[in-house]
Amino acid sequence: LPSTKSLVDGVLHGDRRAIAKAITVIENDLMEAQRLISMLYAHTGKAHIIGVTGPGGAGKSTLIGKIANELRRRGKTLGVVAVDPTSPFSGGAFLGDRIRMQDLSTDEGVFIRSMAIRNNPGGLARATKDAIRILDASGKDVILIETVGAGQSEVDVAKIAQTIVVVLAPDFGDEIQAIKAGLMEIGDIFVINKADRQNANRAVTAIEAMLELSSKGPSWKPFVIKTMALRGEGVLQLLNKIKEHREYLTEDKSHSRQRRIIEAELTEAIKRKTVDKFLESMRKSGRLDSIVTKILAREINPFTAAERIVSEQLKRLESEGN
Ligand SMILES: Nc1nc2c(ncn2[C@@H]2O[C@H](COP(=O)(O)OP(=O)(O)O)[C@@H](O)[C@H]2O)c(=O)[nH]1
Ligand SMILES: [Mg+2]
Repeated sequence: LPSTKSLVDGVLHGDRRAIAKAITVIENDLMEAQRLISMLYAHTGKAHIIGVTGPGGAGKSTLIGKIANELRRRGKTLGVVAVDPTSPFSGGAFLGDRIRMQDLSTDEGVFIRSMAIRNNPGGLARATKDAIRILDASGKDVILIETVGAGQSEVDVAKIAQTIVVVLAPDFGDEIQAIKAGLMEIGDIFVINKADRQNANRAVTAIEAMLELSSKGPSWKPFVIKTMALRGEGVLQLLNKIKEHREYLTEDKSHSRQRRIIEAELTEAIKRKTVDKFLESMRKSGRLDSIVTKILAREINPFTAAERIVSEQLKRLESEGN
């Protein structure tokens, strides 16, 4: 398709309008998304992808704003992808935040996009991953992803990041939510934001104790940092830690983190493809319909039926392979 080709060229040249259009395409059209990402994939893998996750209200957006400003001062180009309906990047927050974000949104070196649940066939996580790829291929040095660490899909998105920063406000509610959402396991760097609050030190100690308990071996040791995002305090220290983590990843010649991310993606893609093809063939042959009839008559239950179908199909595949 010639239009896809020119879109790809635009993205590769870092053209803002092409990037925006490409993300809209991957949000709305699953088939076209695959085509686009296939063409861009060889150009990805250069950006440092940083996931910023944590409960709503912890200060993720504020912190991202400060990180972005500092990275711009250092001449880095960046992309920000927010998967949070209340994010000021999506215009969802109060006016104060929106105004502060404005110097970023008019900056040519920054591309900000918020992802919405609507218009996303194949899921928000899939669309977000593709948006990150587009920004990566467009040559952005750093990509920041903001997700609310509350549900499984958000944790899933965070897993695509090379460096995961978990942001918490110093209160028990946030700590409990972090544990429940599985954030303790995925964080590389933990930020206790709102350090201007008096229980910040207690929160740091609590998180450090939890990390100590789950510490697993000699690799990267998660680190806890206090910040006051509103005043920009602690941001430089956080950026140093992020850089340190990046260096740690670069030094790992076995690329274990990257391999894990790619393997997870590949398995996911195989699952999707297998299920699609499998069901399509069952529908075409009328097999699906005949089983529905049997279940309807209570001759068999859906679970036993599914088990039988899968083993039947596997046998067929094996005999085809021989
Ligand atoms: N006291 C205090 N408030 C902060 C700090 N950082 C952010 N906030 C405020 O916390 C609220 C939530 O911030 P936001 O960045 O939108 O949080 P998010 O939901 O995690 O993205 C906003 O009212 C911020 O102004 C901080 O360091 N101290
Ligand atoms: Mg936010």
